[in-house]
Amino acid sequence: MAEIIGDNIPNIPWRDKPEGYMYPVWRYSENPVITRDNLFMANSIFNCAVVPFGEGFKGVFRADMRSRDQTLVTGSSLDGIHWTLDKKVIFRGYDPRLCKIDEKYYLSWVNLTPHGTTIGIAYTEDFADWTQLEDACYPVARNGVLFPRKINGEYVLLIRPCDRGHTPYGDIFLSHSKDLTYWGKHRFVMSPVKNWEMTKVGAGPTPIETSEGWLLFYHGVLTSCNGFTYSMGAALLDINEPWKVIHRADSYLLAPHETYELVGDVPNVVFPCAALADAGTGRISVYYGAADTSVGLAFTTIDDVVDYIKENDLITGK
Ligand code: BMA
Repeated sequence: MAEIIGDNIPNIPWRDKPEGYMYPVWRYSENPVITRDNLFMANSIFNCAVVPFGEGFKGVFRADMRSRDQTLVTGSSLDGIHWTLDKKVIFRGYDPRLCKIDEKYYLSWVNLTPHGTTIGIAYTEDFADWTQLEDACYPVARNGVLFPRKINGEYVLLIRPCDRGHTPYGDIFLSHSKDLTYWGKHRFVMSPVKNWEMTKVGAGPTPIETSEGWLLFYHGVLTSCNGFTYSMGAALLDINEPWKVIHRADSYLLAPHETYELVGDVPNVVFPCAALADAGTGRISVYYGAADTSVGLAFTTIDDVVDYIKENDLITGK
């Protein structure tokens, strides 16, 4: 039995696995949980970051507006399913990730610069006031994801170098920092290997600490005659040397199959950016952008994911 190492979050949004369902990740039947209707003047609300906060949850959402400005706004929810978004723009850019380290909530996102995208980092204690730190690297990079605690005394950031366009390549790397300002000790983590992710991979939600290693959900991109298809995969990384991939599923866990994932501003996209994990029950809820238009919610457990990874393991060849 695998275990989640972390807080108990008994009010995690949850639905039991449908009777007879064979796969490790199942969708919330009332998806999408957030649409453009959650915010006046929004064109689309999709990739988002979520953390437990107080009695409920806080989030940061990618809201592309009717002007097509790419903005980040905050939101609150008591149950993790019904959200109230605040129209105030906290940062410009996209693909937010959130994690709590000590008493602060850290946001990393794709920050926009005149020279291309880079990784912005900011923190808050109350989701009202934010302190922005230095960007974590020079352009061009996306998918900057912090680990939720220091490892061997240092902050660790997953990062995906790319180009200024719709990058046709992409490996995951990581960097270390003692102060969240100066980053170094860069390490390679993983490349695309299998067909479903043949073009590029990028880290998804904040990694989840488990008895089996860091559970990393990530997106993998396939190029078909019709363009990119984004799906969700999973790997387990070494706890102390997280650039070492110890197990990795050779097949996706969630791919665009439902209409709201297949049809939208960018068709065929499942883009996970947030996960809530309850150590008490082993339950995991994953929030993902659907077709760059709305937010979907999916469920799994630590045992479902770890069993699937190990039964379809790219690393051990099982
Ligand atoms: C990536 C980012 C994501 C988006 C995905 C699919 O490059 O722009 O925000 O969800 O492409 O369009």
